[in-house]
Amino acid sequence: MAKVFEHPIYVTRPLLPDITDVTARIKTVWDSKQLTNFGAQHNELSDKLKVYLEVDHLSMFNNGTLALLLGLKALALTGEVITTPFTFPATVQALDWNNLTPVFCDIDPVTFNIDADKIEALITEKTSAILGVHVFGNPCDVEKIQAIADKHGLKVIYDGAHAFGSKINGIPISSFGDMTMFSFHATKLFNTIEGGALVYQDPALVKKLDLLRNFGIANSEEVVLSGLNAKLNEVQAGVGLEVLKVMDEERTKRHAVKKVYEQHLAAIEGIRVLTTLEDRASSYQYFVIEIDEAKFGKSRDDVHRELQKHNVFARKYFYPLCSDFDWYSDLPSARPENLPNGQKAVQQVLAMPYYGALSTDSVAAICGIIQELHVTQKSLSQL
Ligand code: T4K
Repeated sequence: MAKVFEHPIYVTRPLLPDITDVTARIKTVWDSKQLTNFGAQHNELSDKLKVYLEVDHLSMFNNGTLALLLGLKALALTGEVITTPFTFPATVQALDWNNLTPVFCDIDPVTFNIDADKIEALITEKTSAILGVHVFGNPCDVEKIQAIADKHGLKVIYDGAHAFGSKINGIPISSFGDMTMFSFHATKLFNTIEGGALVYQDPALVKKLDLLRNFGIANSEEVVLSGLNAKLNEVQAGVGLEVLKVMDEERTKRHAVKKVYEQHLAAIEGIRVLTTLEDRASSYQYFVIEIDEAKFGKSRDDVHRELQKHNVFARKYFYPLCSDFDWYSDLPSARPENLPNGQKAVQQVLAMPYYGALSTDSVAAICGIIQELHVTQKSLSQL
């Protein structure tokens, strides 16, 4: 019998730098008495991230959702934006809050990213952009998407919430498209507790985004546009600076965890491990499997429930499909029959517990629960 874990095992745990280092960093903030509004920690983190991500232009925000929302605003998009239904609600909600209509495009059944071959058929005279999501850190087909955008004069924005550190042929993911958003939420490998950033190609956006994230205040005399408060504060930035120091070590550990999972799951019929394509570098953000009920003998929901019984909290990222939200029920592109791969993924995909501190024994035990479920089902079906 597979063991029940004494303590809950979650889908992830935040990467926590040594508390002594964090305390020292916060002491510096305290001593400075500058707690927010673009102080020394903010500016140091911004500079370091530009180097790490190999970009010229980067703006930080208090979370990834507001980063994306304000990024879309800065690009002055109108009408319709072609996007994926298989994502976290924040992606499409950022469109909603800009009065942009999502046009849902089905996904690729292997990568779970927007299917670039299906985009062009959805373009109308109202389309202003393509919003792709590098789901689970696996890059979209950026070359094909850019070619379509260039042909039709569209902007390309990527929700790279999961893709911090992803690369294509050694080229950082942020080099593709007009703009990429990263999330620095506590559940992300690189985190500032809550936080996010935009990287972009157009230098004119620096000033615009500075205004948008700070009430549109240009100087003590002028408010020039209607903005929001979306600033990353000094404690968040300070935590980020400490996380940055331990991030590569965490990546190495996650690589090892991934190998153990792969080794244990490889032979189980009906389980597919989502892998990164040969030429792409992983962000090591999620470890994801797809469960084919016909071959495995039990559904993704059965596996999810069985793991919970053993105190293991894998997550149905992403569920439900965004196109199934009530408020999109009038959109033709949201109809389930137009999104067969998305509808399938949302029933089959499971994000497994994944973080550097997860022990080899725990991973083996988690895989044991899945293996046992499969074997039990197989023997039942042979009776
Ligand atoms: N676009 C995409 C594609 C995204 O996935 C996201 C966020 C966004 C945009 C928006 O970015 P942000 O505005 O969030 O920066 C979590 C995260 O809150 C969310 O950031 C993330 N995607 C999403 C995929 O996962 P939940 O609702 O699953 O979080 P929660 O609280 O259930 O946490 C998951 C598990 O992590 C918990 O069971 C335990 C563990 N945990 C969590 C927190 C917050 C900890 O151990 N410690 C913690 O402090 O959304």
